[in-house]
Amino acid sequence: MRNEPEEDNAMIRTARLHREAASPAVRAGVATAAAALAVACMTFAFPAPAADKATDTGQPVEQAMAKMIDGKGNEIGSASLVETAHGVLVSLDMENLPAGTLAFHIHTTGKCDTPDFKSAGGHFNPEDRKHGFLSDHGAHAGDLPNIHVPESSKIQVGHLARGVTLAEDKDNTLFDEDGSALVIHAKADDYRTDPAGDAGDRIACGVVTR
Ligand SMILES: [Cu+2]
Repeated sequence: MRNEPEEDNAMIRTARLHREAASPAVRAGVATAAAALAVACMTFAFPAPAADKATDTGQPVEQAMAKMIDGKGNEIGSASLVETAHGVLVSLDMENLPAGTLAFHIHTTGKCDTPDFKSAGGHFNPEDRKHGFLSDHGAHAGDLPNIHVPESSKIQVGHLARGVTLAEDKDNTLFDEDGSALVIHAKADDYRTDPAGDAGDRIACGVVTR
């Protein structure tokens, strides 16, 4: 989060203003600043709404989605994908997952055959790199940070997949000939073991579609 120092400063400023607040006008300003800060923080804590169909300059936004199923074929969530200038924003909304830290990747084939989802192939890796953010030769374009599922079994989380695109004319497009899939594993990704982070079985899968 590049903005952290600025946010910290804003929080300190807000705290100071709270102490110094004397007039109702200053208090209103503080409330507005606090609300703006809360919104800024929420952007990181929750998935961005996928409903916006245009950028702030009116350009249409490329979008995709994935219906997530478990090993029995039951739908247990969904993901929305939004093209940005910095990669694809993947917003995941899941239930009925085991609590714990679980690996979450983009796999190279858009095929989710139950029960083991091996049909999804390895990680999406158009640049032929090794697996893992902590590998000297990593990472796969499809590598994503782990998700942390609470006891409720439900999770909403947004990740920015920097190395991929939804634009079909690019080498790193998720809409290549055989498509691609989002996969959640039974264990955490250790971010270094090739080829899949020692993440165990595949427990949920969703084909990326328009
Ligand atoms: Cu995986």
